[in-house]
Amino acid sequence: ATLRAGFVFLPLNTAYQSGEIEYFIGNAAPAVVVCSGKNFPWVSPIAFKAGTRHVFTLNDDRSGSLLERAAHHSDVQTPAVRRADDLAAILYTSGTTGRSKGAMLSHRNLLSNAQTLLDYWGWSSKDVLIHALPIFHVHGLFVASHCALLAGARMIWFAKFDPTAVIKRLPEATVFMGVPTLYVRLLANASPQLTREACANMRLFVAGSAPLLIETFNEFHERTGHTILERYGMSETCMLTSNPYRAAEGERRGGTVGFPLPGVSVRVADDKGGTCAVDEIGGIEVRGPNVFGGYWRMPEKNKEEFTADGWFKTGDVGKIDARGYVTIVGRSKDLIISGGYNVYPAEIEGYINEMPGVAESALVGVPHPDFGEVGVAVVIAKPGAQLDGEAIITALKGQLANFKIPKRCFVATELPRNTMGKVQKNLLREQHKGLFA
Ligand code: MLC
Ligand code: AMP
Repeated sequence: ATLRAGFVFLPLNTAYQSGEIEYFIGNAAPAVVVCSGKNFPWVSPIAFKAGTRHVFTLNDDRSGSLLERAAHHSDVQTPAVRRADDLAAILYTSGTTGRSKGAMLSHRNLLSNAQTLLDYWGWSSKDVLIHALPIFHVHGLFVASHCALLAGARMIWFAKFDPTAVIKRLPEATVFMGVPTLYVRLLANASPQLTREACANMRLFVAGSAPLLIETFNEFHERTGHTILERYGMSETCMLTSNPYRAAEGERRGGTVGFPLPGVSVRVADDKGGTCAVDEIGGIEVRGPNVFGGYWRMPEKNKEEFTADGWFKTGDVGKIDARGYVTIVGRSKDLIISGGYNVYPAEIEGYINEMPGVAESALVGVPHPDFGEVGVAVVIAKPGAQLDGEAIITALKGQLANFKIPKRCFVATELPRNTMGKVQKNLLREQHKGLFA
């Protein structure tokens, strides 16, 4: 509705706490804020202080001031005319240093990607999508919702992912999309019902937003007869690559994210500004009608994250094989992806370092059977100070969205450093890698 009215919309994770919301509203300076009625008492003062003119409420049961006000207006609207390059949405993605950056997505970015996926994944109005992802990120919003809306398909809507409930509705559906954690939970929690028969009507299972373990890919195939299609994308770029949907275009290879989508260019750059040879590992750079125009009110970041010849540096590290399959092998950005949500260590370390008695801290990602990866904090006390890891975790709750809270916090005497004085996070990851095994 916002896009049809010609406005710009900015979705936010409902887990964010007041400090986080204050930053987003202050930075984006929206004219209108919509929140649930239960959050109005704390969200509205933040918004009014930042100069927002209207704060409306909207609840799951469709009650609230937004629809009450809308009821006084005509329900026939002519969509506003917008140009392809006009701003359509701002998606905040956390920064590797400092605060989150708002990626500015145009109508061209959204439409070109949705049309490409519609065709590449064979959508039609006969499809029925099981939608069980949050709608404040690219995956649930632009990939799942846009494809279904543009195809005129039906959606079975879940406000929260529940594996048993999803499996029950599979026989009525044709498409499902999930982050890897959703597949892990489908396989683990609701075992006996997840059968070939339950999936007989399904034509496509898509995974993305985080690495899908080959074990999950294989086990899902054994249990359901379906080969998960893994794809790769970012808030700044919507979808970039996809394993093939049609067998004629190739097989779906577990552990890879497939081919660049039609119209999208992907290259792997070495650290001297050249392009890597086949199978050589380097930084993934991308270009295309899907790639955002820059960060909201942060022109200096645009310079850092685009190359001189206009390619966007994803911060992901990977390679392309002779057949053109792209594989992501790691990240150059200091980022943890936990259950499909991005956690930027710099942000969490900043909060821990502000606590009394803390000299410094480091947050690292370690393997986790459910979330793929989770954050573990290592904290150093100031001389004479006594710290308690549990107390630090408790203090972080309420300041940060729940998925950003480290699952464990250790107090140590020093952080490992290299000769340049840089913290060697790889050693900390190695030390703690078995914590949740
Ligand atoms: C919840 N918790 C998490 C977590 N989600 N911890 C770490 N990582 C996560 N992702 C913790 C909470 O803090 C809480 O802890 C406990 O789990 C229960 O919270 P919950 O809200 O009830 O969890 P649940 O509903 O089970 O959520 C898990 C989940 C959710 C996997 C369903 O995280 C999810 O929907 N993830 C998908 C994210 C997504 O859509 N990403 C796409 C980004 S777009 P405690 O201690 O308080 O009890 C993108 C681009 C692209 O990346 O390519 O798609
Ligand atoms: P976000 O900033 O939330 O849009 O997250 C984008 C990041 O998620 C990418 O830069 C990748 O690091 C990661 N990502 C997305 N899809 C995949 C995938 N299929 N495999 C591995 N990483 C992925």
